[in-house]
Amino acid sequence: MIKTGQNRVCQILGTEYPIIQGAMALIAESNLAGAVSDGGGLGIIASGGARGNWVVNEIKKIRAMTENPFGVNIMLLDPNVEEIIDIVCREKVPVVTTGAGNPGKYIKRLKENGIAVLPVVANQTLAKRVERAGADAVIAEGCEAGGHIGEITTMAMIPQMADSLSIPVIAAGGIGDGRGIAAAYMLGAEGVQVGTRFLTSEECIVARNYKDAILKARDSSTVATGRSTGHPVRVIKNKLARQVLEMEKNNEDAEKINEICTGSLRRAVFSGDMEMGSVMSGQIAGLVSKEQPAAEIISEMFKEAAEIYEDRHSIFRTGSSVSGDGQGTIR
Ligand code: TUI
Repeated sequence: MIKTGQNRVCQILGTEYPIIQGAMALIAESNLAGAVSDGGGLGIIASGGARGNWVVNEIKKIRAMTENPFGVNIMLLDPNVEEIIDIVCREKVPVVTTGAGNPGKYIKRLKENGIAVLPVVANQTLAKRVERAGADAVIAEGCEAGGHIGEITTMAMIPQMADSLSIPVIAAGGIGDGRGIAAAYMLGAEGVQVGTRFLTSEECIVARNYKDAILKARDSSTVATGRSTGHPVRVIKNKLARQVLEMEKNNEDAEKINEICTGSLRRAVFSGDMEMGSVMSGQIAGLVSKEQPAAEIISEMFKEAAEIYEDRHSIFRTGSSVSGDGQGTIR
């Protein structure tokens, strides 16, 4: 089992397990983040789309729930980024993750306040830049992930990042069980970030319909909308997603597309509107089949990863350690 002391990511985060909960805007608040931190992972409060007061309050709430470390995610497309940076520095939150942009100009100040900084990146160019600027690790997010995404898959990105960086690479996008963790490690990752699987955790406050949409999803249930406007977002296919794709095909104005998307995440998360809401989800939703406590998700995933490794680590060796049954099956 991977434990603090043996793993650079656990050392940076101060956690028992090298797992970060994905920063799902409007969804990742203290209830979920507190449960993840309590379960030995790093819970994240997502500040995307939120007001400063709300973020301060959520930080207070998580501190009352657990003594374990937690993080705040800063969505760099947000208009109030500067205010959130002030808040996390004042509150001395242990960890900051960033998304949807280059956090370079904020890293020095965050580090001076004793905060570990882990930018989410979607390509090597930005990863190298944030490493030079002093980031502690990168969260390399493949386009299998839900929400705002880049272009490269997790499978192709992780080994290339691991080769070109000295700081640890944490894999994100498409990881939903122990097999995903084991695979990420084989590619060179030293930790994982998981979002979609936590959507159906008992502590996640998302609307019942949203959880059911994840539980019902298949491998082909998501689609990336918004490629034409330069902000691709992976969501569950529904009426809104089909309308947006149609508008993009017809080269309609970005303004018109934005109009039908305004407030759509809120509609999905709080009203459970599965037709005209933006139901952000990763491609791994098809694998998510049960609702369970966040702490159980973490321990189950790492137990599975360890078992798979034990079971299969000799599979590629030829010679005496591998025996065939004469029918092409390797045992
Ligand atoms: O940020 C995310 N995922 C998100 S943010 C979000 S809120 C939202 N709502 C509506 C529309 C758009 C966003 C929902 N999901 N993930 C981290 C992430 N960052 N994925 C990809 C990137 C990324 C992409 C390009 C980071 C940097 C980047 O380029 C910056 C540069 O300068 O190269």
